[in-house]
Amino acid sequence: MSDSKATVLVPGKIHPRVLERFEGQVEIITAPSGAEPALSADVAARIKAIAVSGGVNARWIDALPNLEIIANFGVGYDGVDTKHAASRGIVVTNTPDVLNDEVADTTIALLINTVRRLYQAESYLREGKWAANGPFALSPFSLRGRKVGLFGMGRIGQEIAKRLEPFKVEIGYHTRSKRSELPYTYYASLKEMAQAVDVLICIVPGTAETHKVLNAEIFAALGSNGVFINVGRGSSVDEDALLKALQDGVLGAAGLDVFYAEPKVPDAFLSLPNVTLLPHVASASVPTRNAMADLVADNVLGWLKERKALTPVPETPVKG
Ligand code: A2R
Repeated sequence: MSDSKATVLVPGKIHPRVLERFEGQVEIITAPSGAEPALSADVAARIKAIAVSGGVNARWIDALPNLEIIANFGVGYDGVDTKHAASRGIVVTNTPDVLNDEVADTTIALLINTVRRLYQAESYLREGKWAANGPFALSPFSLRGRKVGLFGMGRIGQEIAKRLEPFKVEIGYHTRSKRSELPYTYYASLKEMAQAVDVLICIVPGTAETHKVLNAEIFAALGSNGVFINVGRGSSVDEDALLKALQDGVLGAAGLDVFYAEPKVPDAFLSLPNVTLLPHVASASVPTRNAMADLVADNVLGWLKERKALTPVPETPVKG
């Protein structure tokens, strides 16, 4: 960095630790998020970096002629127009690895809650129904004897699989390329896997290729004893088809941490007894979010000081 501090734009809200880490190191410009930035040309020209939790579209990128890096808070960076950033030579970074364990832990909890209805059981107790009405109804489903298929077997998927092993379930996965080093059954297609398993866990990124691929056909293949868990992205799911499958008993149950148009959750989900719904909290613990915030700050500061980005996404590799 030269004597004058480099300018970093923070559109919308971000974890406060990111701003604390920037304090005294860079000039911070905050701006409301929106379709396009409302910045003077002078301010826009000063901005070299964006730190963001949410999205950065092509209009924001084009409004900033000297932008060099976009540091995304989160491992999923589907909100950032990486293609456009790459065409302008702008580096995009995300926050991989530091959240693998937290997301994997949450996934197991969500799966067990979905199958064994623990939230509903606790509500029953809290509402005084145990003493008044007797024992809580037996859960229709169990994890015993199940076959679990992971759609996605990357950094997080592998942590989920490792945690599933002691549960004595069979484990398989579908990805575009087979990971021969892994001891799990590979399925060449999502449909083939959905037919073979009775739990399907989605942990793929939200991309054009994964958009709404979890559809009526897949839910029907999973079947009435089937359980669908989503900790990847809501965009991978045809929510109308999922709702219908759950309502009609075509699919047994679902545990969802992510939704198509967050934070909006279709009302119809709320009245279903066979779903567990979480407000996108898979990585949302204080320690893990702090680690993610540090990685955002380290990417930005490292780049501005030494042209070092710790975790560039594959679409915008950094040479050297
Ligand atoms: O397809 P592969 O061999 O590249 O495997 C990746 C898989 N994947 C897909 N599988 C099937 N069809 C696709 N179109 C497809 N696209 C990607 O998803 C790989 O096994 C996995 C992604 O792994 P990582 O890049 O290591 O991501 P990580 O850190 O596990 O996070 C996954 C996602 C994030 O993007 C957020 O949306 C969410 O979890 O938090």
